[in-house]
Amino acid sequence: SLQGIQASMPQLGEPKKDYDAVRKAIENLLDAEDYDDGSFGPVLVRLAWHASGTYDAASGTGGSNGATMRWAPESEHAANAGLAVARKLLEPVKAAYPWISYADLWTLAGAVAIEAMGGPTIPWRPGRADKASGNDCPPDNRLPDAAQGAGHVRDVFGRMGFDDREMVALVGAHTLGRCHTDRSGYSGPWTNAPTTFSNLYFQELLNNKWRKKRWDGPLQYEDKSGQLMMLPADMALVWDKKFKKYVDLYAKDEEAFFKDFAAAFGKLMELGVPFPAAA
Ligand code: HIF
Repeated sequence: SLQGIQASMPQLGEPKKDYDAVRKAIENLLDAEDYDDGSFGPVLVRLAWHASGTYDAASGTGGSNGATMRWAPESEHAANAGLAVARKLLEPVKAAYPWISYADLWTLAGAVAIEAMGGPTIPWRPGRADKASGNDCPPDNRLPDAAQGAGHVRDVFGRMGFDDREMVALVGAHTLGRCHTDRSGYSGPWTNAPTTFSNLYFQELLNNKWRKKRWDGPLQYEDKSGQLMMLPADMALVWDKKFKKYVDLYAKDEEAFFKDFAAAFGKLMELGVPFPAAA
């Protein structure tokens, strides 16, 4: 239709906003011979989440809009240790496509990484603007503390507006990546396939045997092999009856996990973003 043709034409003088080209550029960055398990995917997912997870529904502050993690104090918050790797990785994409905001780029990178690692299609749309200074950084300690349990997980994700089912679905993202002693103090991956998005995290949580790791580091759990780990906040999902119900569901039904995860992660990345009201 004429409308369709007009919509696909760039405005005079404005660059065409080719988000598929940005997606491709991000995909091309994912493989990493000498980094972790061979992919920057997991740390990009963590960047998208930490940019978004500062949201406070009551005050409307925090969230992915603004990309305030570019500045101190937010860039220095302990929870964000290691995320400079992800932010730096995306700089060449920002330079090649300067019309995309950092806030849109970081969240899009999270979605692209999940999809490229075999996960579901994450609903994503542009519309985030970058704030001009670090004056708008959210306060520290909005992100969850891995040493705590179910009550804390409910407080933090409840503050963002999630229910129990969405919380459990979200935490399934810990199927990806690993903990680094020089970032969080914790050590190791949750699964043996940390660069593949699947429901394996829930299967490990339920079916593996977890015991306290004996070491100088913070309390974490390990399996018999000593290779896999769980944080106290992960164990909370099986120790809390209302959470466990969904762990059982997602361990059995990967399709249900993918569907719920995609919706919840998409929602997470849109918290506090002032999209124009639908006409
Ligand atoms: Fe994580 N998370 N997260 N997380 N996280 C870590 C790593 C990753 C929590 C703590 C940690 C979510 C929720 C919670 C990812 C994605 C998500 C680490 C290790 C800690 C300590 C950091 C390091 O040392 O490098 C806690 C307490 C959460 C609430 C329960 C989200 C749902 C699971 C929202 C989410 O999407 C990813 C991916 C990583 C791996 C990063 C990497 O560099 O490999």
